[in-house]
Amino acid sequence: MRLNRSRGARSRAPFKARIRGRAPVAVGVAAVVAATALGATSGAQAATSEGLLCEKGNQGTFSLAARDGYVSTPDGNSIYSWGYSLSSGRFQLPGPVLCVTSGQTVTVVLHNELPEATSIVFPGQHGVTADGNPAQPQFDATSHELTSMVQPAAATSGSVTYQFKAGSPGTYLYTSGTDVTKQQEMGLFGALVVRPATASGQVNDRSDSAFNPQHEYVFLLSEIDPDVHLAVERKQPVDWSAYNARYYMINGRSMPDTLAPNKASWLPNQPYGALVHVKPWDAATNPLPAAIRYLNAGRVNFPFHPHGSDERVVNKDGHALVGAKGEDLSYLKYDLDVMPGQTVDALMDWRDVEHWNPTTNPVPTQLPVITDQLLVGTDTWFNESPYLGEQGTFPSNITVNNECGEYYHVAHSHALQQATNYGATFGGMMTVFRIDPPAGCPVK
Ligand SMILES: [Cu+2]
Repeated sequence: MRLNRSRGARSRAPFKARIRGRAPVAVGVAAVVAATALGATSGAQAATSEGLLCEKGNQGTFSLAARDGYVSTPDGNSIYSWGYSLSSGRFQLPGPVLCVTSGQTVTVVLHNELPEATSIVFPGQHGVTADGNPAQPQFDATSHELTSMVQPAAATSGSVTYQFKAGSPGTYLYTSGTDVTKQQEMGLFGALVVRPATASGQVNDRSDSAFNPQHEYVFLLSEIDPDVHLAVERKQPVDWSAYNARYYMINGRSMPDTLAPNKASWLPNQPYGALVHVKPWDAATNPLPAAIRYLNAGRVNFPFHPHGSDERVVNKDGHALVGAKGEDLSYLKYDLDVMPGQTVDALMDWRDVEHWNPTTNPVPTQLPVITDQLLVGTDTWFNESPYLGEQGTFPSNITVNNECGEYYHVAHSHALQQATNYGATFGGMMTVFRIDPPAGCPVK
Protein backbone atom coordinates (compact mmCIF):
# COMPACT_ATOMS: atom_id res chain seq x y z
CA MET A 1 0.00 0.00 0.00
CA ARG A 2 1.35 3.32 -0.97
CA LEU A 3 0.30 6.38 0.91
CA ASN A 4 0.71 9.78 -0.53
CA ARG A 5 0.93 13.05 1.29
CA SER A 6 -0.21 15.76 -0.96
CA ARG A 7 -1.90 18.11 1.43
CA GLY A 8 -1.23 21.76 1.13
CA ALA A 9 0.80 23.74 -1.25
CA ARG A 10 4.52 23.70 -1.13
CA SER A 11 5.07 25.85 -4.14
CA ARG A 12 8.52 27.27 -3.71
CA ALA A 13 8.99 28.93 -7.02
CA PRO A 14 8.37 32.66 -7.33
CA PHE A 15 5.62 31.97 -9.80
CA LYS A 16 2.61 32.48 -7.57
CA ALA A 17 0.84 34.47 -10.17
CA ARG A 18 -2.67 33.80 -11.17
CA ILE A 19 -3.07 34.81 -14.73
CA ARG A 20 -6.36 36.38 -15.50
CA GLY A 21 -6.35 37.96 -18.90
CA ARG A 22 -3.50 40.39 -19.20
CA ALA A 23 -3.35 41.21 -15.51
CA PRO A 24 -1.26 38.73 -13.49
CA VAL A 25 -2.21 39.01 -9.83
CA ALA A 26 0.04 37.70 -7.08
CA VAL A 27 -1.88 35.41 -4.78
CA GLY A 28 -0.80 33.62 -1.64
CA VAL A 29 -2.61 30.36 -2.19
CA ALA A 30 -1.41 27.35 -4.08
CA ALA A 31 -0.58 28.31 -7.57
CA VAL A 32 -3.64 28.10 -9.75
CA VAL A 33 -2.00 28.92 -12.98
CA ALA A 34 -3.10 28.58 -16.51
CA ALA A 35 -2.51 30.34 -19.74
CA THR A 36 -4.48 31.18 -22.79
CA ALA A 37 -3.44 27.99 -24.51
CA LEU A 38 -5.61 26.13 -22.00
CA GLY A 39 -8.48 27.13 -24.20
CA ALA A 40 -7.37 24.17 -26.28
CA THR A 41 -8.92 21.90 -23.65
CA SER A 42 -12.23 23.71 -23.49
CA GLY A 43 -15.50 21.99 -24.19
CA ALA A 44 -15.75 22.48 -27.92
CA GLN A 45 -12.32 20.95 -28.37
CA ALA A 46 -12.57 18.29 -25.71
CA ALA A 47 -11.53 15.67 -28.23
CA THR A 48 -8.12 17.25 -28.84
CA SER A 49 -5.31 14.84 -28.29
CA GLU A 50 -3.23 14.85 -25.12
CA GLY A 51 -0.82 12.41 -23.57
CA LEU A 52 1.52 9.84 -25.01
CA LEU A 53 1.28 9.12 -28.73
CA CYS A 54 2.80 5.70 -29.29
CA GLU A 55 4.45 4.59 -32.50
CA LYS A 56 4.04 0.83 -32.46
CA GLY A 57 5.71 0.15 -35.79
CA ASN A 58 5.02 -2.96 -37.80
CA GLN A 59 5.41 -5.78 -35.26
CA GLY A 60 8.32 -3.98 -33.65
CA THR A 61 9.89 -2.76 -36.90
CA PHE A 62 10.35 0.99 -37.31
CA SER A 63 11.64 2.92 -40.29
CA LEU A 64 13.20 6.21 -39.20
CA ALA A 65 14.81 9.00 -41.20
CA ALA A 66 17.43 11.39 -39.83
CA ARG A 67 16.62 14.69 -41.51
CA ASP A 68 16.60 18.42 -40.95
CA GLY A 69 13.86 20.95 -40.43
CA TYR A 70 12.79 23.86 -38.27
CA VAL A 71 11.16 24.14 -34.87
CA SER A 72 9.43 27.22 -33.56
CA THR A 73 9.76 28.84 -30.15
CA PRO A 74 7.13 30.92 -28.35
CA ASP A 75 9.08 34.14 -28.90
CA GLY A 76 8.80 33.75 -32.66
CA ASN A 77 12.18 32.21 -33.35
CA SER A 78 12.57 29.45 -35.94
CA ILE A 79 15.47 27.13 -35.24
CA TYR A 80 17.21 24.83 -37.69
CA SER A 81 17.38 21.36 -36.19
CA TRP A 82 18.05 17.71 -36.93
CA GLY A 83 15.80 14.92 -35.80
CA TYR A 84 14.55 11.39 -36.23
CA SER A 85 11.27 11.18 -38.09
CA LEU A 86 9.15 8.36 -39.34
CA SER A 87 10.40 7.71 -42.87
CA SER A 88 6.87 8.17 -44.10
CA GLY A 89 6.34 11.35 -42.08
CA ARG A 90 7.65 14.87 -41.91
CA PHE A 91 10.51 16.27 -39.86
CA GLN A 92 9.72 16.24 -36.14
CA LEU A 93 11.31 17.04 -32.79
CA PRO A 94 11.75 14.94 -30.75
CA GLY A 95 11.81 11.62 -32.58
CA PRO A 96 8.77 9.33 -32.50
CA VAL A 97 7.98 7.62 -29.20
CA LEU A 98 8.71 3.99 -29.98
CA CYS A 99 6.47 1.67 -27.93
CA VAL A 100 7.46 -1.98 -27.66
CA THR A 101 6.99 -4.91 -25.32
CA SER A 102 9.66 -6.39 -23.09
CA GLY A 103 11.26 -9.37 -24.83
CA GLN A 104 9.99 -8.32 -28.24
CA THR A 105 12.46 -8.19 -31.14
CA VAL A 106 12.82 -4.54 -32.13
CA THR A 107 14.13 -3.56 -35.56
CA VAL A 108 14.96 0.05 -36.36
CA VAL A 109 15.97 0.89 -39.92
CA LEU A 110 17.71 4.27 -40.04
CA HIS A 111 17.79 6.20 -43.32
CA ASN A 112 20.22 9.10 -43.24
CA GLU A 113 19.30 12.25 -45.15
CA LEU A 114 21.76 14.48 -43.26
CA PRO A 115 25.00 15.81 -44.77
CA GLU A 116 27.14 13.73 -42.39
CA ALA A 117 27.17 10.19 -41.00
CA THR A 118 24.78 9.51 -38.14
CA SER A 119 23.56 6.59 -36.06
CA ILE A 120 21.37 5.50 -33.17
CA VAL A 121 22.50 4.13 -29.82
CA PHE A 122 20.02 2.39 -27.53
CA PRO A 123 21.38 2.84 -23.99
CA GLY A 124 20.15 0.11 -21.66
CA GLN A 125 19.42 -2.45 -24.39
CA HIS A 126 21.54 -5.58 -24.59
CA GLY A 127 22.75 -7.50 -27.66
CA VAL A 128 22.16 -4.67 -30.13
CA THR A 129 23.23 -5.52 -33.66
CA ALA A 130 23.91 -3.24 -36.64
CA ASP A 131 23.28 -4.84 -40.02
CA GLY A 132 23.59 -8.19 -38.26
CA ASN A 133 26.94 -7.49 -36.57
CA PRO A 134 27.43 -6.64 -32.91
CA ALA A 135 26.95 -2.91 -32.43
CA GLN A 136 30.29 -1.50 -31.36
CA PRO A 137 32.47 1.61 -31.50
CA GLN A 138 33.98 2.56 -34.84
CA PHE A 139 37.49 3.91 -35.37
CA ASP A 140 39.23 5.71 -38.20
CA ALA A 141 41.48 3.24 -40.03
CA THR A 142 44.40 5.66 -40.22
CA SER A 143 44.25 7.84 -37.13
CA HIS A 144 42.54 5.19 -34.96
CA GLU A 145 40.36 7.94 -33.51
CA LEU A 146 36.83 7.14 -32.44
CA THR A 147 34.41 8.08 -35.23
CA SER A 148 31.16 6.72 -33.86
CA MET A 149 29.86 4.85 -30.82
CA VAL A 150 28.09 2.45 -33.16
CA GLN A 151 27.99 1.62 -36.87
CA PRO A 152 26.55 4.68 -38.62
CA ALA A 153 24.57 5.29 -41.77
CA ALA A 154 26.65 7.15 -44.35
CA ALA A 155 25.96 10.79 -45.14
CA THR A 156 23.14 11.85 -47.44
CA SER A 157 21.63 8.48 -48.35
CA GLY A 158 23.13 5.71 -46.21
CA SER A 159 21.10 3.34 -44.09
CA VAL A 160 21.71 0.87 -41.29
CA THR A 161 19.47 -1.60 -39.46
CA TYR A 162 19.67 -1.99 -35.70
CA GLN A 163 18.07 -4.87 -33.87
CA PHE A 164 17.71 -5.95 -30.24
CA LYS A 165 15.35 -7.68 -27.84
CA ALA A 166 13.57 -5.06 -25.76
CA GLY A 167 14.87 -5.06 -22.18
CA SER A 168 13.15 -4.58 -18.84
CA PRO A 169 9.94 -2.51 -18.75
CA GLY A 170 10.46 1.21 -18.48
CA THR A 171 11.62 4.23 -20.42
CA TYR A 172 14.81 4.65 -22.43
CA LEU A 173 16.43 7.30 -24.55
CA TYR A 174 17.58 6.66 -28.07
CA THR A 175 20.08 9.17 -29.44
CA SER A 176 22.78 9.68 -32.00
CA GLY A 177 26.02 7.85 -31.27
CA THR A 178 27.99 9.89 -33.79
CA ASP A 179 29.55 13.28 -32.98
CA VAL A 180 27.23 13.09 -30.02
CA THR A 181 27.83 16.56 -28.58
CA LYS A 182 26.73 18.19 -31.80
CA GLN A 183 24.15 15.74 -33.11
CA GLN A 184 22.26 15.36 -29.85
CA GLU A 185 22.22 19.14 -29.43
CA MET A 186 20.78 19.39 -32.94
CA GLY A 187 17.86 17.18 -31.89
CA LEU A 188 18.73 13.58 -32.71
CA PHE A 189 16.97 11.94 -29.77
CA GLY A 190 13.72 10.23 -28.91
CA ALA A 191 12.00 8.05 -26.30
CA LEU A 192 11.65 4.28 -26.25
CA VAL A 193 8.87 2.92 -24.02
CA VAL A 194 9.14 -0.76 -23.09
CA ARG A 195 5.95 -2.21 -21.65
CA PRO A 196 5.72 -5.28 -19.42
CA ALA A 197 5.05 -8.46 -21.34
CA THR A 198 2.06 -9.44 -19.21
CA ALA A 199 0.58 -6.12 -18.01
CA SER A 200 0.81 -3.28 -20.49
CA GLY A 201 -0.97 -0.92 -18.08
CA GLN A 202 1.93 -0.99 -15.63
CA VAL A 203 5.21 0.90 -15.71
CA ASN A 204 7.09 -2.21 -14.57
CA ASP A 205 6.31 -5.78 -13.57
CA ARG A 206 4.97 -4.74 -10.15
CA SER A 207 1.20 -4.48 -9.92
CA ASP A 208 1.48 -1.30 -7.84
CA SER A 209 3.00 0.48 -10.86
CA ALA A 210 -0.37 0.33 -12.66
CA PHE A 211 -1.48 3.61 -14.19
CA ASN A 212 -4.43 5.01 -16.12
CA PRO A 213 -3.63 4.38 -19.81
CA GLN A 214 -5.60 7.53 -20.68
CA HIS A 215 -3.21 9.52 -18.50
CA GLU A 216 0.23 8.50 -19.68
CA TYR A 217 2.84 11.11 -20.58
CA VAL A 218 6.38 11.38 -21.89
CA PHE A 219 8.39 14.42 -20.79
CA LEU A 220 11.50 14.41 -22.96
CA LEU A 221 13.58 17.32 -21.62
CA SER A 222 16.15 19.11 -23.75
CA GLU A 223 17.82 22.44 -24.38
CA ILE A 224 18.91 24.48 -27.37
CA ASP A 225 21.70 26.96 -27.97
CA PRO A 226 20.41 28.72 -31.10
CA ASP A 227 23.92 29.92 -32.01
CA VAL A 228 25.04 26.29 -32.38
CA HIS A 229 22.08 25.53 -34.61
CA LEU A 230 22.71 28.61 -36.73
CA ALA A 231 26.38 27.69 -37.18
CA VAL A 232 25.43 24.17 -38.29
CA GLU A 233 22.81 25.57 -40.66
CA ARG A 234 25.45 27.88 -42.18
CA LYS A 235 28.02 25.07 -42.21
CA GLN A 236 30.29 27.14 -39.98
CA PRO A 237 32.44 25.81 -37.12
CA VAL A 238 30.79 25.64 -33.70
CA ASP A 239 32.44 27.44 -30.79
CA TRP A 240 31.55 25.01 -27.99
CA SER A 241 33.40 27.13 -25.43
CA ALA A 242 30.68 29.74 -25.91
CA TYR A 243 27.83 27.27 -25.41
CA ASN A 244 24.82 28.98 -23.83
CA ALA A 245 21.40 27.34 -23.96
CA ARG A 246 18.58 29.82 -24.52
CA TYR A 247 15.61 27.49 -24.96
CA TYR A 248 14.48 24.66 -22.73
CA MET A 249 11.92 22.21 -24.00
CA ILE A 250 9.52 19.49 -22.96
CA ASN A 251 8.96 17.23 -25.97
CA GLY A 252 10.56 19.81 -28.25
CA ARG A 253 8.24 22.61 -27.13
CA SER A 254 8.65 25.52 -24.73
CA MET A 255 5.96 27.05 -22.50
CA PRO A 256 3.27 28.01 -23.44
CA ASP A 257 3.45 25.75 -26.52
CA THR A 258 3.76 22.82 -24.08
CA LEU A 259 0.06 23.31 -23.27
CA ALA A 260 -1.13 23.00 -26.85
CA PRO A 261 -2.61 19.65 -27.87
CA ASN A 262 -0.73 16.92 -29.67
CA LYS A 263 -0.33 17.62 -33.38
CA ALA A 264 -1.40 21.25 -33.02
CA SER A 265 -1.65 22.69 -36.51
CA TRP A 266 0.53 25.68 -35.61
CA LEU A 267 3.39 23.44 -34.44
CA PRO A 268 3.66 21.06 -37.41
CA ASN A 269 7.17 19.82 -36.55
CA GLN A 270 6.62 19.55 -32.78
CA PRO A 271 3.76 17.05 -32.49
CA TYR A 272 3.86 16.27 -28.75
CA GLY A 273 2.11 18.31 -26.06
CA ALA A 274 2.87 18.19 -22.33
CA LEU A 275 -0.35 18.97 -20.47
CA VAL A 276 -0.81 16.42 -17.68
CA HIS A 277 -4.29 15.44 -16.62
CA VAL A 278 -5.02 13.71 -13.30
CA LYS A 279 -8.01 12.99 -11.13
CA PRO A 280 -8.07 13.08 -7.35
CA TRP A 281 -7.88 9.89 -5.42
CA ASP A 282 -10.38 8.96 -2.75
CA ALA A 283 -11.73 5.76 -1.31
CA ALA A 284 -14.79 5.93 -3.54
CA THR A 285 -13.24 6.75 -6.90
CA ASN A 286 -9.74 5.38 -6.39
CA PRO A 287 -8.65 6.02 -9.95
CA LEU A 288 -5.30 4.83 -11.17
CA PRO A 289 -2.58 7.47 -11.17
CA ALA A 290 -1.13 9.18 -14.20
CA ALA A 291 2.28 7.95 -15.39
CA ILE A 292 4.91 10.49 -16.39
CA ARG A 293 8.07 9.31 -18.06
CA TYR A 294 10.90 11.85 -17.73
CA LEU A 295 13.97 11.69 -19.98
CA ASN A 296 16.93 14.04 -20.15
CA ALA A 297 18.43 14.56 -23.62
CA GLY A 298 20.31 17.68 -22.53
CA ARG A 299 23.70 18.27 -20.99
CA VAL A 300 22.79 19.49 -17.50
CA ASN A 301 20.56 18.33 -14.66
CA PHE A 302 16.90 19.25 -15.06
CA PRO A 303 15.24 19.50 -11.61
CA PHE A 304 11.56 19.17 -12.51
CA HIS A 305 8.61 19.54 -10.17
CA PRO A 306 4.87 20.05 -10.24
CA HIS A 307 3.44 22.38 -7.62
CA GLY A 308 1.22 21.09 -4.85
CA SER A 309 2.09 17.40 -4.76
CA ASP A 310 4.84 14.84 -4.82
CA GLU A 311 5.23 12.21 -7.48
CA ARG A 312 6.12 8.60 -6.79
CA VAL A 313 9.32 7.49 -8.50
CA VAL A 314 8.95 3.84 -9.50
CA ASN A 315 11.59 3.37 -12.21
CA LYS A 316 14.98 4.75 -13.16
CA ASP A 317 16.83 4.05 -16.38
CA GLY A 318 14.32 1.37 -17.34
CA HIS A 319 14.53 -0.56 -14.09
CA ALA A 320 11.95 -0.91 -11.33
CA LEU A 321 13.06 0.44 -7.96
CA VAL A 322 13.08 -2.82 -6.03
CA GLY A 323 15.53 -4.31 -3.55
CA ALA A 324 17.44 -7.56 -3.78
CA LYS A 325 14.52 -9.39 -2.19
CA GLY A 326 11.93 -7.67 -4.32
CA GLU A 327 11.06 -5.07 -1.70
CA ASP A 328 9.47 -1.85 -2.89
CA LEU A 329 12.06 0.94 -3.07
CA SER A 330 9.85 3.46 -4.85
CA TYR A 331 9.64 6.81 -3.11
CA LEU A 332 7.73 10.07 -3.05
CA LYS A 333 9.64 13.07 -4.29
CA TYR A 334 8.75 16.67 -4.85
CA ASP A 335 11.65 17.70 -7.07
CA LEU A 336 12.69 15.05 -9.60
CA ASP A 337 16.31 15.48 -10.58
CA VAL A 338 16.67 14.09 -14.07
CA MET A 339 20.34 13.78 -14.96
CA PRO A 340 21.72 13.90 -18.51
CA GLY A 341 20.99 10.59 -20.19
CA GLN A 342 18.78 9.46 -17.34
CA THR A 343 15.13 8.39 -17.36
CA VAL A 344 12.80 8.61 -14.35
CA ASP A 345 9.29 7.12 -14.39
CA ALA A 346 6.86 8.57 -11.87
CA LEU A 347 3.25 8.05 -10.86
CA MET A 348 1.10 11.09 -10.09
CA ASP A 349 -2.17 11.24 -8.23
CA TRP A 350 -3.91 13.83 -6.13
CA ARG A 351 -4.99 13.14 -2.54
CA ASP A 352 -6.05 16.53 -1.25
CA VAL A 353 -9.21 14.92 0.07
CA GLU A 354 -9.99 17.46 2.80
CA HIS A 355 -10.24 20.33 0.39
CA TRP A 356 -12.67 18.99 -2.13
CA ASN A 357 -15.86 19.88 -0.38
CA PRO A 358 -16.72 23.43 0.75
CA THR A 359 -19.58 22.20 2.94
CA THR A 360 -17.41 19.90 5.04
CA ASN A 361 -14.22 21.89 4.94
CA PRO A 362 -13.94 24.11 8.00
CA VAL A 363 -11.96 26.84 6.28
CA PRO A 364 -14.30 29.52 4.98
CA THR A 365 -13.43 31.16 1.71
CA GLN A 366 -14.39 34.69 0.85
CA LEU A 367 -14.58 35.02 -2.92
CA PRO A 368 -14.05 38.47 -4.45
CA VAL A 369 -17.25 40.27 -5.25
CA ILE A 370 -17.89 40.97 -8.87
CA THR A 371 -17.10 44.68 -8.53
CA ASP A 372 -13.59 43.80 -7.34
CA GLN A 373 -12.91 41.79 -10.46
CA LEU A 374 -11.58 43.07 -13.72
CA LEU A 375 -14.13 43.02 -16.51
CA VAL A 376 -12.83 43.32 -20.02
CA GLY A 377 -14.46 41.96 -23.12
CA THR A 378 -11.69 39.49 -23.89
CA ASP A 379 -10.74 38.79 -20.29
CA THR A 380 -9.99 35.29 -19.10
CA TRP A 381 -11.52 34.01 -15.89
CA PHE A 382 -11.10 31.43 -13.24
CA ASN A 383 -13.58 30.78 -10.50
CA GLU A 384 -11.44 32.08 -7.59
CA SER A 385 -12.58 29.20 -5.37
CA PRO A 386 -9.90 26.95 -3.91
CA TYR A 387 -12.39 24.08 -3.80
CA LEU A 388 -12.03 21.47 -6.47
CA GLY A 389 -15.25 21.15 -8.43
CA GLU A 390 -16.57 24.63 -7.68
CA GLN A 391 -17.09 26.30 -10.99
CA GLY A 392 -18.83 29.41 -9.72
CA THR A 393 -20.73 31.86 -11.82
CA PHE A 394 -19.14 34.04 -14.45
CA PRO A 395 -20.10 37.21 -16.24
CA SER A 396 -21.29 36.69 -19.78
CA ASN A 397 -19.20 37.48 -22.85
CA ILE A 398 -15.87 36.57 -21.29
CA THR A 399 -13.47 33.69 -21.84
CA VAL A 400 -13.74 31.08 -19.10
CA ASN A 401 -10.74 28.80 -18.65
CA ASN A 402 -12.52 26.79 -16.01
CA GLU A 403 -14.80 24.08 -17.26
CA CYS A 404 -15.86 22.39 -14.05
CA GLY A 405 -13.88 23.80 -11.15
CA GLU A 406 -10.68 21.95 -12.04
CA TYR A 407 -7.26 22.96 -10.72
CA TYR A 408 -4.26 23.94 -12.80
CA HIS A 409 -0.91 23.63 -11.09
CA VAL A 410 2.24 24.82 -12.75
CA ALA A 411 5.04 22.26 -13.26
CA HIS A 412 8.49 23.29 -14.37
CA SER A 413 12.23 23.05 -14.05
CA HIS A 414 13.21 24.51 -10.72
CA ALA A 415 16.49 25.73 -12.24
CA LEU A 416 14.67 28.92 -13.06
CA GLN A 417 16.90 29.95 -15.93
CA GLN A 418 15.48 26.83 -17.62
CA ALA A 419 11.95 28.23 -17.20
CA THR A 420 12.59 30.97 -19.74
CA ASN A 421 12.43 31.65 -23.45
CA TYR A 422 15.68 33.41 -24.29
CA GLY A 423 15.71 34.92 -20.80
CA ALA A 424 12.01 35.82 -20.66
CA THR A 425 10.46 34.19 -17.62
CA PHE A 426 7.42 31.94 -17.45
CA GLY A 427 8.48 29.98 -20.48
CA GLY A 428 10.88 27.20 -21.34
CA MET A 429 10.70 23.91 -19.49
CA MET A 430 7.27 24.47 -18.00
CA THR A 431 3.75 23.12 -18.31
CA VAL A 432 0.71 22.63 -16.08
CA PHE A 433 -0.86 19.65 -14.38
CA ARG A 434 -4.64 19.70 -14.56
CA ILE A 435 -6.63 18.12 -11.71
CA ASP A 436 -10.26 17.35 -12.46
CA PRO A 437 -12.96 17.06 -9.77
CA PRO A 438 -13.58 13.58 -8.33
CA ALA A 439 -16.72 13.14 -10.41
CA GLY A 440 -14.89 14.01 -13.61
CA CYS A 441 -15.31 17.03 -15.78
CA PRO A 442 -18.56 17.01 -17.72
CA VAL A 443 -18.62 19.58 -20.49
CA LYS A 444 -21.29 22.14 -19.66
CU1 LIG B 1 8.01 25.64 -8.83
